[in-house]
Amino acid sequence: MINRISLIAILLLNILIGIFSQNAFSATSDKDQEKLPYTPVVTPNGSTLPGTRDEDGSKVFRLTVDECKHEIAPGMVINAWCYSGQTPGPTIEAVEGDHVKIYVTNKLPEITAVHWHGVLLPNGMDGVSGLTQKPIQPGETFLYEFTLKQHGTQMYHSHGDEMVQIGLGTMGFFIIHPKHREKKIDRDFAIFLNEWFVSPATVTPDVSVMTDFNIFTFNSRAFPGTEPLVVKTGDRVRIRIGNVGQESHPIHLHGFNFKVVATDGGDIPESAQWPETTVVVFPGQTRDVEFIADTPGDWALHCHRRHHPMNAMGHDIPNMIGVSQKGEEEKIRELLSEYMAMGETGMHEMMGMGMAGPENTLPMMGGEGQFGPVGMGGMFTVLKVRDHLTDDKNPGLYEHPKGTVADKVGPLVVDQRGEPRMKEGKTKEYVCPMHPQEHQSHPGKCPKCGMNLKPATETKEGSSKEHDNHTH
Ligand SMILES: [Cu+2]
Repeated sequence: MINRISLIAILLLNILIGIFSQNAFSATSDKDQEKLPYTPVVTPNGSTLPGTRDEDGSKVFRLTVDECKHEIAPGMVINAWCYSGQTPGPTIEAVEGDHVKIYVTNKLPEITAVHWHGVLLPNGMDGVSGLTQKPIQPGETFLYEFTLKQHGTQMYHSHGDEMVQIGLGTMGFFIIHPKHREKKIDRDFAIFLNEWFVSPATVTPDVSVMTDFNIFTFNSRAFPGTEPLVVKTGDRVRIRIGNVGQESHPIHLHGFNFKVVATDGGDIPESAQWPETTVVVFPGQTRDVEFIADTPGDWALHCHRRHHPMNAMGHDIPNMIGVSQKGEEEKIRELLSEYMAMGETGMHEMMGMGMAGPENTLPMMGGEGQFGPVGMGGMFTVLKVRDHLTDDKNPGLYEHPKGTVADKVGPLVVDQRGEPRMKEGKTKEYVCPMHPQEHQSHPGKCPKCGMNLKPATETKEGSSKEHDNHTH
């Protein structure tokens, strides 16, 4: 009797496991996402490559390598070389243990090969033209096939005429999820770094340039063309950063500290992780960082090399900072009627001028924020953390609780040491602890909930525990 019951139980269990695993592995569309055994990766400004299942259970992907038009940001379109019509190529996602088959069709005017960067596989599938395989001739389709025996953030890129093909955009993410993850990731992003040289008024990046680049991109887009990263307050966020370019990029996040939890070589044990606010990603590397997004706001995420969150800039300009051009300006204008003296007090004044530059190039600094020009370009984007989100679309500008934005103060008095300071009593604001938008200059009750209003500094201190992990 017991044997019969346990037999039936085993049978039922097998059926259940069968159904469950079939669902988990057949999910390829957005509708099926909740059945995926992982949180799908979001590639801002990019996409994920849809896959299908073969009868033998393999996951099948199809990539083309082609010439395409690519918009770096509104106002600038380049001739790029792409995977399946986009740069970076669509993100490939699979699970450790999957057997993958990837068909690659070469639509370029020259040979190519695709290298699966950091993926552990048989030598003949490594995709090095000439060394491990014949080159893929224009018009030919090759099949790459291997079983994934690791997890992590890997990449794929051209390994035939690399200088030209990667220089024009042929790169993408190959993300392998673990079968089981201990700490669930709520929002998972992937950002590919790249730098380009596009001579002003031209459309094809100059791949012979080795060091002095003029366009710096996140997922082949320059700010203000970069899509924000949208997360909910309290989310565990992972950002995967990949680089197969020429330069290293120190990527800096405002408002949080994070831990580098993985490299292209695999997970970093927790005991070996340390807190950072900037992670350097060298060519050929990937870095995964993780943090809890516990403070709402619009937080900058950018490369910290000063010229990299910046667009096309001529370097052969005279240094005018601190040089008065009074009197000279008029004289020069007699010769050059449109001459304008600029740069004496810094370069900020150039931001809002909308100067007509050469065609098909971007202003050096751009982007409008709610307080004026952001003065950034290139490798710059915004992490938008919000308490309430209805979807993952851009939620717009952050509404700061009253009294939490740095602002001009006055009137000021001079204290005994001769230092200017706020006049006593002028700064007091009374705020509702539940509704920070309800505030007044005298004590009272909140019109929304009836609670006693508290002095603004007191409510700020009350919520300071949320700020423990942050940099300021
Ligand atoms: Cu950089």
